[in-house]
Amino acid sequence: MSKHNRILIKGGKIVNEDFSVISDVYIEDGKIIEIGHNLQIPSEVRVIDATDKLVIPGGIDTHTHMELEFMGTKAVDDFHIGTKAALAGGTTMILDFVIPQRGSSLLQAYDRWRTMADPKVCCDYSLHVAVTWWSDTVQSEMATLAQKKGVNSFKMFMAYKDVFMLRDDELYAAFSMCKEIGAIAQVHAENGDLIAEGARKMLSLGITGPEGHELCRPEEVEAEATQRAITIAHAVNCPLYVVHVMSKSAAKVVSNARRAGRVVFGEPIAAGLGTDGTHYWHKDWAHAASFVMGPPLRPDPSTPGYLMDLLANDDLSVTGTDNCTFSRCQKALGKDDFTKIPNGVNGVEDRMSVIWEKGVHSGKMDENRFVAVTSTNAAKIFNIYPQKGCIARGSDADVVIWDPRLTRKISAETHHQAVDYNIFEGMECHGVPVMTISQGKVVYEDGTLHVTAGAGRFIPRQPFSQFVYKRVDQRDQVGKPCAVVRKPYEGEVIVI
Ligand code: URQ
Ligand code: ZN
Ligand code: ZN
Repeated sequence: MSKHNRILIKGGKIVNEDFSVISDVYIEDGKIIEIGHNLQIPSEVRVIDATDKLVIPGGIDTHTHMELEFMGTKAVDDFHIGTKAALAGGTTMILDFVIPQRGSSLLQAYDRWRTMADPKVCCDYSLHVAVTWWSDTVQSEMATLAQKKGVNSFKMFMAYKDVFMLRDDELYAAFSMCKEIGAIAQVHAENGDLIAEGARKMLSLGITGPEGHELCRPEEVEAEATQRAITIAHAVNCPLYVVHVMSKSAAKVVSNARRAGRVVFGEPIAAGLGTDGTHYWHKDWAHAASFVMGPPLRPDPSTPGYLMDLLANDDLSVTGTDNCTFSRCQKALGKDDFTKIPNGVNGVEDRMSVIWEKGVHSGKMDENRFVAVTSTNAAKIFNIYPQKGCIARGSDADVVIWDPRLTRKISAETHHQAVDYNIFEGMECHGVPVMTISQGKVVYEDGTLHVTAGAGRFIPRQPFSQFVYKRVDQRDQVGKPCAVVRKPYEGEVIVI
């Protein structure tokens, strides 16, 4: 590799969200320097032949939980293995979550996550912060995180009663603070009270298996909370981002709200786009339990296609994975009670191929929309565009050489993740990364990783993303309600 990591990608078709063009890309010192033909380049350049291949912006996974401590155990994909797997799948940036315990400092939790991730990440990353309780201190720490720590997104849970769940008045306050500091409010939209009641009901009926996990929180429990979050956000005029949209009902709620002019973005995840909740009824307990996450995958087998149609159509906007992996022996904590099965599934390595297979190869979306939903829209929403999310002069050299005709068979036997199963086991996918370039270095080629732990950087994100806030600001200007001017009432008033 030349000392300035000089790379010339020749003959490929550059695919951005808004156009495709056959052109060369010159990379030096981690940045895209030039795009065009017959480029004048210095000596000592590594030339990569991308003829008949696509040159796409590295994927951005908006939603991961590497090494999360949850439900009494710890997710097995950590920031090292998880980011290695991401790079092997064509994802060059992850956005993970700081999740403070109720009552604890958000700032201290942020510092703990930075300490955990910085030495391990093999690709660039950033952090959302969860608001798991409410107080004046939480409010002021949100401001500090937005103004000084590069956090412009906060996740509020409407589920996980007594653990992370906020009440509606707390959601109102948290959304108001997000609006004030120019952050986007993210929600885990399920009605936590109904889940608690539903779980009690299923267990009392002797339903202790993974099927009880879905039965206790059917999709209207997700749709109801999705609508409620949208209503509260609109009352505050705060932009809203619904994470892991898992059902047709919730997706319809997001779609209708967007058509009604609400500033809301829906995030389906690889799991919901690539598989479904029929697996909860599988006779093999471990197989069924491996699909347990919240909100659940839905037993309606038309769900993945429906979510992909809305994603193709911009009713849904962006994709993540919610990668939060627990191996079989960890899932077995819930062998006698589904409420004890640690929630979470894999996805970080397979998201790009699953969406290409089910989205592009199926004819639902074109290559440009694929780039939009796997990279560009995430960069725009979280305010790191055009540094990330496009192949353009001056952008970070996070680039993937993508072969749309190549296929690969997904399996836990061959994946790079730590978890010992794969919810996409056996799926044949068109669309394979043949090379991944991260910060201008070739970190994956011909099936081999060349990564360095700690090479990834924390990417700070500034508040007030214009992609998200321009309509919100406009409404603040023009939409203020005002009182009617009228003469005071002078008639009789009853005495009580
Ligand atoms: O709810 C989340 O997003 C975290 C706790 C991961 N687990 C899950 O099942 N989604
Ligand atoms: Zn969640
Ligand atoms: Zn999550």
